[in-house]
Amino acid sequence: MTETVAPQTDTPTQDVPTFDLYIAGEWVPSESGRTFESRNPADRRDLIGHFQSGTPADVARAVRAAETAGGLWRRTPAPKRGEILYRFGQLLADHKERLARAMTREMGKVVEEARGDVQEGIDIAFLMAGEGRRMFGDTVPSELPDKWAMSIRQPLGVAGIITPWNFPIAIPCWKMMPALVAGNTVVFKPASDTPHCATLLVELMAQAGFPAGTVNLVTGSGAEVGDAIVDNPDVQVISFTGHSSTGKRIAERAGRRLKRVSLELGGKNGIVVLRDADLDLATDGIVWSAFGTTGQRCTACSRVIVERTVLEPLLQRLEARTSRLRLGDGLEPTTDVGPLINDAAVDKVESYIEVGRRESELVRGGHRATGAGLEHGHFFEPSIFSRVKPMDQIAQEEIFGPVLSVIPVPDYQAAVTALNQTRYGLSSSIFTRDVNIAFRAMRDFETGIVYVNAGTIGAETHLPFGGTKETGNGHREAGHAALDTYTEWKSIYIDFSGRLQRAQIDNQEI
Ligand code: UN1
Repeated sequence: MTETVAPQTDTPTQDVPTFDLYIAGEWVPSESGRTFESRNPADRRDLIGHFQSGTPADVARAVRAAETAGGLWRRTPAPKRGEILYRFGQLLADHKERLARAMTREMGKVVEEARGDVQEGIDIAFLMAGEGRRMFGDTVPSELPDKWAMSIRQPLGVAGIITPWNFPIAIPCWKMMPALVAGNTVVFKPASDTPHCATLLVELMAQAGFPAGTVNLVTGSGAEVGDAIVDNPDVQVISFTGHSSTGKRIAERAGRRLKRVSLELGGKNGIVVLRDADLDLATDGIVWSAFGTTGQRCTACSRVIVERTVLEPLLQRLEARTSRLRLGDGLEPTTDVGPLINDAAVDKVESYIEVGRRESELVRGGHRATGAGLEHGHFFEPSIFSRVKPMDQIAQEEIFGPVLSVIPVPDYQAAVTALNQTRYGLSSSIFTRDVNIAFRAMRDFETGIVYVNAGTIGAETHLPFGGTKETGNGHREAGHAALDTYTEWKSIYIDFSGRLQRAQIDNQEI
C-alpha cells in the first residue's frame, strides 16, 4: 500500500494509472476530458487510479457500437456464444486471486469473501455458457392436424447494465452472462466506487473473445451515464441493482418508453430464532450474515426475531462473538470485518445509531472505529441493538452497514408477523429443529429466498435470486429465470397440411 498522499484533484498523477472506456472493442478516453478517482476505503491515501467521467455522448457512442455488433452476435449460434462464456469463466478462474485482491483494495471486503465474489462470477459464466446449448422453449401439439407449434427465446437487443459496488465482479456477471448468451449486446455502467474492478472484468471479457461492440464499458456518474443509458431509445432492457429510490426513478423513466426493467433493490432481511434452535449455530449464522461484508449485502441480516424465552442466551452469545471480530484492512489475514465503502456510508450508519439509541438499547458497538491501522479508513464497529420493536425505524429502514436489531417476540406466529412487517422481501431464515415449523416458515415468509438453519446470505447462482414487494419488480437474476429478463418469446406455427386451417374454428369436435 502506497504511503503517498495523492492530491484530491482531477489531474492524473504520474505514477497512478489512468483507465479508459471500452467502446467498439477499443480503449478510448471520454469526450469529457475529465476523470474521477477510485481510492481504497481501508486507507484513503491509497489512490488506485483515475477513471473516465463518461458523458451522454460517450453513452450514445457505446449504444451505437452495441447495436452494430448485435446484428452479427444475435445470428451467432447460441452454443458458439456459450463457448466464449466458457473461455471467460476459465479466465476469471485463472485470475481469481488477482481480481480478489484488487476487489478488496477497491471496496474493502475481506479477501476470502472477495474470492467468493469472483467465484460467483465464474459460476454464473459456466452456468450461462451451458444455456447456450439449452435455452429451452416449448414444443407443443397443435390443435390442428399437420401443423407444428413451438416457442423460442429471442434476444431483445441492447442491454443497459447498471451495477453496485458491493459485488463488483459477481453482479455484473449475473447480468452480462445471461444477456450475452441470449444474443444481446451490452453497455455496462459500474458503480463509481468500483471502476477498477469493472475495468479488470471487461479486460478479461475482451481477452475471452467477445467480439468488438458486444460489451461496452462506460464509467462515470449515475446522473450523466446512468440516465443516458436509461433514456436511450435504442437500449431495450435495463438491469439495475442498487438503492430503491434510484430503482424507482429508473422504472419511471424507462416506463415512458415501455422498456423492460429488472430491478434488484433493498432488503431488511430477518432471521427467526425459535426456542428449540441450536443457539450456537444460530449465532454463527447471524454473525456471518449481519457483519460479513460489513453488513453491505442486499441479503445481509439486519433483524433477528427471537422467541423471548431464548433472548438472553442468544444475546450473550451474539455479544461474545461480535466482541471477538477484528476490524482492519481486508488484505490482512487477521481481519474479520473490513471498512464501509465511503464517508457517506459511515455518516449514514452513525445517524441510524443515534435513531436506535432513542428507540431501543445499544448493547454493543455504536462508534466509528479509529484504533491503530484504522485511522485512514471508513471503519465502524459492528453494533447490536436489543429490545427493538418491529416497527422501530432501525427495524424498518435499510442501513447497509454492520448494525443488527434484535426483536423479541412471544411465539412463532408473532415472529412471522414481525418478519413480514417490512416493505422489502429479499431473504429470510429460521433456526428451528421442528420440521413442521420449518415447512410452515417456507410457506409463510414473504421473501424471494428462504433459508432453514442457515444465515440470510450466500445464495447460489443456479437458483433464482430476487425478492418480493419493494425489493424489486418481479424479475429474478441467476438460475435459468435470468433468461426471462433478457429475452422475449416468439411463438411459431408451421402448417404442413397444404390447406388453410383456421384455429378455434376448423378443429373438429370428437
Ligand atoms: C447482493 O448483496 O446484492 O446471497 C448480492 C448472497 C450473495 C449475493 C448478494 N450470493 O449473499
